[in-house]
Amino acid sequence: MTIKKSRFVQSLSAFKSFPGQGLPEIAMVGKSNVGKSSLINSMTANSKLARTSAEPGKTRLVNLYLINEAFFLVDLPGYGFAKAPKQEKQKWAEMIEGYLRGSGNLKRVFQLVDLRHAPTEEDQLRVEALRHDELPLTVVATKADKLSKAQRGRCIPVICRTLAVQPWEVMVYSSKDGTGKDALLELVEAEVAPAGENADHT
Ligand SMILES: Nc1nc2c(ncn2[C@@H]2O[C@H](COP(=O)(O)OP(=O)(O)OP(=O)(O)O)[C@@H](O)[C@H]2O)c(=O)[nH]1
Ligand SMILES: [Mg+2]
Repeated sequence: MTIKKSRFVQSLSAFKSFPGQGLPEIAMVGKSNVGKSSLINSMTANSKLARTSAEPGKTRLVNLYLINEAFFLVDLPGYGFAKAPKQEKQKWAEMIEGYLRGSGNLKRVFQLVDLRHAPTEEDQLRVEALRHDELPLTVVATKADKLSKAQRGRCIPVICRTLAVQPWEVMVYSSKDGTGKDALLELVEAEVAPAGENADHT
């Protein structure tokens, strides 16, 4: 799929009624600084769309981006940012949980982890919660550009084991060099196509 149009629509601080017009949504979940906002910019080839930072704790609201006037990419605050004030962390956790549980149009969650590091206990809990809520999930292992091909191969089993996911549920990605972008866009296309469009017509 080609993303031709992308624009910021709204920030939500608490989940009440989602103004999504019934369009499909795909959300980014993961630790602070793992690269959620960068992933949105990379997928849309719009480097100014979502605000990113080398410092963790940049995204503090639920941010909705309308893509091709057809679906939303949803950027969420991160978790696991040890230095953030406790109250703030609590607020972010409520926002993440409230959004994931409250959105009726969520087609898939991209659970981001840093390819270089074993997932944390919080990552494990997140994945368990997504499974429990029966939300389709894909693990996106980010910052692949920081590792060689051989190193990448060694990291995937660690991620699979720690998160109890299968290798085909994990996609390797780099927002820097575009690794994995085509594959992820294909996945997005399959999720957001209007009902029937992917049907086998033979
Ligand atoms: N090398 C490399 N750096 C990346 C990649 N993705 C993100 N980064 C860098 O990682 C840092 C954090 O990126 P963000 O996209 O702001 O991370 P986030 O998950 O949105 O963080 P919060 O909003 O704080 O939760 C920035 O300095 C990015 O440039 C990647 O694929 N490769
Ligand atoms: Mg962010």
